[in-house]
Amino acid sequence: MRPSHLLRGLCLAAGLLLAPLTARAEDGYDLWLRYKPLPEAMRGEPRIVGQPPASGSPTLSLAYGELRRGLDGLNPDEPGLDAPSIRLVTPSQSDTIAAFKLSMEGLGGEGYLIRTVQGGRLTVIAANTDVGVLYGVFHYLRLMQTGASVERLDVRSAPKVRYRLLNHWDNLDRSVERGYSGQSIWDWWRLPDVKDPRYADYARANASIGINGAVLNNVNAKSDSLTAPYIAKAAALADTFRPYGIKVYLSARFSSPIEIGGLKTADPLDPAVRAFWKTKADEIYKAIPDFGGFLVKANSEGQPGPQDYGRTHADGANMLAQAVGPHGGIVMWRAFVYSHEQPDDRAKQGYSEFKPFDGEFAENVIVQVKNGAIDFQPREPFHPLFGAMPKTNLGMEFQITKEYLGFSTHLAYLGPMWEEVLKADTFSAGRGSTVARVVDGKLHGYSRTLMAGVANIGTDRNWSGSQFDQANWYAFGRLAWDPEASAEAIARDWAAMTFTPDKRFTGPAAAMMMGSREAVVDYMTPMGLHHLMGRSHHYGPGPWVAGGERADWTSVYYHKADKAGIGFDRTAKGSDAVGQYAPLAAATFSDLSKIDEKDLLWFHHLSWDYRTRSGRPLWDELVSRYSRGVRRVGEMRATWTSLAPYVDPERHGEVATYLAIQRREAQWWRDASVAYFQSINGLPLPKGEAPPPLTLEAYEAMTFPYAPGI
Ligand code: BDP
Repeated sequence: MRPSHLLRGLCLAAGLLLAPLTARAEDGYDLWLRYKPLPEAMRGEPRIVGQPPASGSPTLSLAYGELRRGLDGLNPDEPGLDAPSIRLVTPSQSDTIAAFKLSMEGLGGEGYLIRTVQGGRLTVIAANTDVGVLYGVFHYLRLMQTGASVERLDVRSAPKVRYRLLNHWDNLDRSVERGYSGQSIWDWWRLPDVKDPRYADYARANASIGINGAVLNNVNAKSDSLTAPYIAKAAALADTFRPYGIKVYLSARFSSPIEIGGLKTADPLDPAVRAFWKTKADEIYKAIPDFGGFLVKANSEGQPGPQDYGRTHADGANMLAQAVGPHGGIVMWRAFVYSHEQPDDRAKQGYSEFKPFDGEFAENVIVQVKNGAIDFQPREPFHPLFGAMPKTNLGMEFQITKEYLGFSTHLAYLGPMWEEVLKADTFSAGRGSTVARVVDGKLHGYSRTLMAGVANIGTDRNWSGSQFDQANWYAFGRLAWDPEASAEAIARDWAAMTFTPDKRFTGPAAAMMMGSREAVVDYMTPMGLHHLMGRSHHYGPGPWVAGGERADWTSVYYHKADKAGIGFDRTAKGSDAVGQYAPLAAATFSDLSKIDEKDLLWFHHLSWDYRTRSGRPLWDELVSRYSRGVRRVGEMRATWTSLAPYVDPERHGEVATYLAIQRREAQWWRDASVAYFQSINGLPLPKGEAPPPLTLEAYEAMTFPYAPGI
C-alpha cells in the first residue's frame, strides 16, 4: 500500500471510530429549541426541578419534561442541594397560590405567571390550566436561551387572540399547495396506524410559540377528508397534539353533501343538506371530541359555495356553524373571494361581498381575511374589511410560506410585514383603531378572535425549506399570541435561540432580518407595484404577463403601464377602492402629498416623470429602488459571511448558498423588470444604472414547468 493510501485508510478508520462521539451535524431540525449549553457567563446558578405529581396530566408531564430538558441542556452544571428551585403550579396547589399571593386573575385558560419568591430561592410558574403551565415553561426557557437573567422574575402573559392556528395547504397525496419545504408532513396513507414521531415534535414546536390549532388540509379541499377513514386519520393526529394544547380543524369542501352524501344539492337552506352537515359534525366529534371546526373557501377561484344556489356567504357559514356549534366548534369562512364574473377592481371584491352582511354571521363564525385585498403580495395596504365589520368576528390570515416572496430560497423575514399591517390605523373608530385592535377583538368587542398563518412546514429536515424561514413560523406564533409585539424583538429572540445568544451575532443577524423583506419589495415590486410574478407558478418576474383566462390574473392589469405612466388608479377618479376605507385612511391614500410612497402605485396612476419625494422622476426612482434591492441582498451576504464564527458550518453553508441564489434572482427580477418597463416607456436609464444584460425577449422566454408548489 502506498503511504498516502495508508494514511487515508487510517484517517478513515479513526473517523469511523470517532463518529459516534462527535456531535451530530446541525441540520435545523431542532428549530429554536436546541437547548445547547449557554456560554459560562450567561448560565447563572443551576436550578432544581421537582417531579411531576403522579396524578398529573400528560400535559403537566410534558411541561416538567420540557423544563428538565431545557435546563439540562442550557446549563449542564449540577445544582447543589441548596440550589434555587422551580415549581410548576396549577389551581389544585391552592396552598402555594395563597402562600405567595399569586394572582391568577386575568390569566384565563392559557396565560401564566412566572414569579421569583423567597428571596430568589424559588421560582413559580403558575397557570389556571396545565397547558398554561407548559406555555410558561417555554417562556422561562426562552428567557434563558436568549441570555436574559432569570434571577428575579415577575412575568404575566396571556394570549390576546383566542384561536392561533396554522393552515396547512396540504393535499391527501402529500403534495403541498404553495409548499416549498418538501412534502406534507402528514403521511395520510400510513395514518392512523403509523404515527411519525415528527408529529409530536411538530406539536411541541407549536406549543413553544403558543399555536393552539392546525387546519390539516388544503383550503382547496377534497370531500374525502370528511369520510370515515380520513376522520380516523385526523383523530390520530388529534390524539398526538392534544397534550400540547393543539386542536385539529379541517377544511370542508362545500359540495361534500353531493360528493360523499349522495345528495343532489349542497344548497345551505335545503333541510337534507343541513342534516348531512349535522350528522357529519356528530360523526367527527365522536372520533375527535375536541375537534376545532371547519375552514371554508367558498365561491372563490372555482370552489363551490352557497352562491351556486343563490344563497349568501352568511347562509353557508351559518349552516356549518349550526352543525358544529353544539359541540363547541367554530367555522372560519374565508373572505378571499373573487368570482368568475370579474369586478371592476379585484381589490374591491372581498369588501363588496362581505360588508353588506355585517351582523348576519352566527356567533361561532369568524370571517378570515387576508392581510391585504389582493393576495399575499410582498407589500399590500391593509385589507379594507378590517375596521369595516364591527358586528362580525374577523380574523387575520397571513401567509407564512413565501409564495410571492421568493419561495424558500430568498431570505425574507416576514415579521416587519405583519407588524406593518397590524400597526396600520384603520381610523374606523377614530385614531388608534389599528388592525391589531380589530384582530384582538378589543376595537369591536368580538366574541372570538383568530390569527391564521398558511404554514411553511414540510418534510425537509429543517422543516421550513430554509433555516431562516423557521423565523417566519416562529414570528407568526409570537404575533398571534400578542399582535402588538415587536417584530425586531422577536427576530432577536429567534436568532439567539436558533443560533447563539451572543450579541455580536444577534445584533447583526436581527438587523439583516429586519431589512430583508424591504429588500424583496425593492427588487420585486417597489413603490406599491404588485402581482408582477410569473404566471401560475409565481416564480420570478413576469411584468409582461397578459391575456389568458381572466384579466385580473395578469400583470398588466395591475401595473397598467403605458407610454405615459404606470400604476393602478384606485382613487375616486379611478376604481375608487379607497372609498372602502374609513374617510381618514381614504384621504391619506388619495392625497399625493400625504400617501406613503411605499403604497404610491397601488393607489395612483402617475406619469413617468412624476416628481417623487427624493426629487427624482418616478422612472428614475423606480429603477434606483430595484437596484437598491439587489444591493441590499449583497449586503446581507456580507453580513452573513461575517457571522461565520458564530454559526455551525452546516447551517452557515446552507444559508450562504441560499443567499447566493437570492442575489442572483434579485438581479434577475431587477433586470427583467427594468427591461420590460423600459420597453414600454422608451426612457433612458438613470445615470450609473447598468442596462439589463439580456433582451426583454430572453427574459420572457424563460419557462419553469417544474417550479415547486403548484
Ligand atoms: C393564492 C394561491 C392559491 C390559493 C389561494 C387561496 O396562489 O394557490 O389557493 O391563494 O388563498 O395566493 O385560496
